[in-house]
Amino acid sequence: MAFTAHVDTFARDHLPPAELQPEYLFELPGLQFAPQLNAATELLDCRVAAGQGGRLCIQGAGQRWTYADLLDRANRVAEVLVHEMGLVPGNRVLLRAPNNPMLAACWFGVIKAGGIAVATMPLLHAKELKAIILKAQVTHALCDLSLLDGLRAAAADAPVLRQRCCFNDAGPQGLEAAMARQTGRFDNVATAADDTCILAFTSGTTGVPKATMHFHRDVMAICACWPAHVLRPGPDDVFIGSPPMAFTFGLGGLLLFPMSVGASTVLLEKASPAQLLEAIAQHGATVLFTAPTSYRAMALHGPALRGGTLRRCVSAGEALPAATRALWKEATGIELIDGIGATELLHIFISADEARARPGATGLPVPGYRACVLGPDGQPLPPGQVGRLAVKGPTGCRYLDDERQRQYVQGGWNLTGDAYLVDAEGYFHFQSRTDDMIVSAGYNIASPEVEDALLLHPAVAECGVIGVPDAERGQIVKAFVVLRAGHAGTPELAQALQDFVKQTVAPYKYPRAIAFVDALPRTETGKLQRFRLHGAV
Ligand code: 3UK
Repeated sequence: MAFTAHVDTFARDHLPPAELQPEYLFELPGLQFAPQLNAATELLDCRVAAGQGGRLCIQGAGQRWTYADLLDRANRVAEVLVHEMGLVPGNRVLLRAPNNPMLAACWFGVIKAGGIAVATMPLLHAKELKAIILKAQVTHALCDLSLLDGLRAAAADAPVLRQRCCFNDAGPQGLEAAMARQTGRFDNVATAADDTCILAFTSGTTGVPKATMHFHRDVMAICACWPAHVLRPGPDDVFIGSPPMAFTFGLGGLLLFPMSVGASTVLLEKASPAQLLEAIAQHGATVLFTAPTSYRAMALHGPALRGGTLRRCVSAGEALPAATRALWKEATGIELIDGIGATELLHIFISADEARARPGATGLPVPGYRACVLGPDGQPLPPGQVGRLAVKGPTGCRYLDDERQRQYVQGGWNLTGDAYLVDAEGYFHFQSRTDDMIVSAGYNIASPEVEDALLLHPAVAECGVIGVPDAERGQIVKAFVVLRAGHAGTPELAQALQDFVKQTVAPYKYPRAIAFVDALPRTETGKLQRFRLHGAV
């Protein structure tokens, strides 16, 4: 029996069997992990022990914490969990809050105590929370008081959730009152490098939610790969951004990566494009993480950012249109860093820094990862041909107790569900999700390519493209377009947009149908939900 610190072995008992897990690569020097590893010790305790406790760590919600402050709070949370809430290592702890400093303290408290953090999107309703609680057999919950209602309703129906406590709560029952009763000292549980410490639920799609399992070593591995080789932040950087910490893009970009280099982070409870712009100026932020649509919206006010503090801007979550990259560059002078990541792989595995960025390409495999494009026979395709993206590296897909493991992992590779091609220089070019490929009159048409063409038109704010059934052609291309202020959705404009697309891409790809809409359906992680456009207008 392998070494584990988990007393509650639920996670270990529900790992996919070894033969269904991907192959792992640990070639980089930064990926040599000892059998015993606790990610909180590495990211937090070690920094304070090294004499850097006085450095600024987290700002947000009117608070300003040093590393020593965060360590004190996290220790107190761990003490409350263990001494007052009966947590044993391996228990799952649901976290529910907008991005704020106490959420970070709770995350570290759970990891220190050998618990498993199950962070949830703030917008989820009781029904979705209940599905998560049952799937992950969540025993404890730490919840921001402002979001208690949904959790209370979910918990009423899920007796497995035994203990809950609210933070950002001034009352006598609140977490802060319990923390005040503790010592501020905690000996972190000596977890195994391959003890699970996060269950991250995948976003957006239909069906029963999938929980991906990540180990202490996975948390450290993502810090050693993409940030170390592509982002290359320094200790004086100030990170900021929009993705919730329940989305692993946000957890890495706004908490783990800044802390892995002793930098600081700004956690915003609300991060619309306008709020982000204001907060960047207010905090002198230098590194920004957000989604392509948010860059597009912010670019309108970009000149205000020129000559400001920002020096690195990261885009992920969905494909970055070349038009958006150009718009941001024009407005701010900054070349975006695109990166494709996935909940299953925890963070970004193909990307390019500013110097290597190519419009229309996601980038090159991140050091530590290998990627290729597979044909229908499972063999790598030559350059220029479209196939299924396959990736392996130090992290990889482990679904908790889920048959879909066999779809995502095949022959040791993680298959992300994306159609890609590699060019002659080894750059990876996103085409579409494999299930978003439109087949019209025998032609394969990737929705994002038509969207990119439309986005170049000055009247278009946002758009989404799908294939709709057509008697003659099988499917036709249909575009849903949100217009910029000052433009009207007339038949003349529809005609103009169609002509415009025909001028930039092969004419057979133009949208034969166009609908003007007020907004597009998106997940909380900012992804366009093309499947929800079917049956719309
Ligand atoms: C799509 C992209 C093209 C792609 C994520 C950074 O998005 C993240 O994780 P999810 O599990 O979704 C994964 C899927 O999203 N995608 C993401 N980034 C890009 N497509 N270009 C991109 N740059 O379909 C992928 O399979 O929600 C992103 C870090 C951590 C993450 N979890």
